[in-house]
Amino acid sequence: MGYATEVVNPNKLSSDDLVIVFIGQTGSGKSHIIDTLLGQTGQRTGSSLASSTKKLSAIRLKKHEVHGDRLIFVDTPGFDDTLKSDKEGPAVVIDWIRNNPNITLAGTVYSHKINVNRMGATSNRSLRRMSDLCPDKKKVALVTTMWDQISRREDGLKREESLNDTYWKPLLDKGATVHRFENNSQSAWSIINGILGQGSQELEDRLRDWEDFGKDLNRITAEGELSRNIDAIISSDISQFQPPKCLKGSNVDQ
Ligand SMILES: Nc1nc2c(ncn2[C@@H]2O[C@H](COP(=O)(O)OP(=O)(O)O)[C@@H](O)[C@H]2O)c(=O)[nH]1
Ligand SMILES: [Mg+2]
Repeated sequence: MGYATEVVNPNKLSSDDLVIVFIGQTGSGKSHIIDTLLGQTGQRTGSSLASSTKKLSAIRLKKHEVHGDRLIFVDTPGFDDTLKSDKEGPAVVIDWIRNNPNITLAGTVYSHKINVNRMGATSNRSLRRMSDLCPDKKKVALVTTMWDQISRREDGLKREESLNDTYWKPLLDKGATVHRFENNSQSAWSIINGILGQGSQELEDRLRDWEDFGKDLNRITAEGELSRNIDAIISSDISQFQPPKCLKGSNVDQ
């Protein structure tokens, strides 16, 4: 079981690709969630110390039932409080996004260990910086891992509640969602389907683009008509005067 995959160059993605970026502290389960999604257990997991985790790696899924060959998972270097600055982990991702403005960021998955009773300041700052890159917060999934590693589930639930009320609140208020990764493929895919299914980002973006285009067009038209009207006034040929169509409440007809 699983998907055929292909390692691709993260700097050569197409705008048709649906890119999901995995971020979070080192050891929080980014690579493991990707392995679980792909049915490739142990492939990437636990390689936190390998130099390869200092770079981004992009994996294309082949023949996905809904998205064909368009889904890309991007594994990223972790960020944590042992880093001298928050530049190392997040900076790699931020630079990549800046250098690839054409990519369609279909979602961000932020993983966090529920069996650890802390949320480091650096990690929290990094989460905020990274999620700023995903303007549609509905596409940010805040995922807790290691539920099978805590002895009392209530402790996890309490921690989850406190994250929701504090560090994660600003993101949740803007539509980010919280998920529990239960260490199986079904749970991992429900996270991905959750963020992909939140309406089509592309469609929303395109509609927004059209709306902006319409507004620009209105503005340009209004300016065009205004300048023509001004020309008419200057040349004293007031018969040419036409009120701009998009100006509401104009009383020039009176
Ligand atoms: N039991 C269990 N192990 C997990 C879970 N998530 C991650 N791990 C393990 O935690 C270790 C670190 O995970 P990894 O994906 O390498 O972390 P990364 O640095 O964020 O990529 C690996 O040994 C994973 O197998 C989980 O939900 N349950
Ligand atoms: Mg990793």
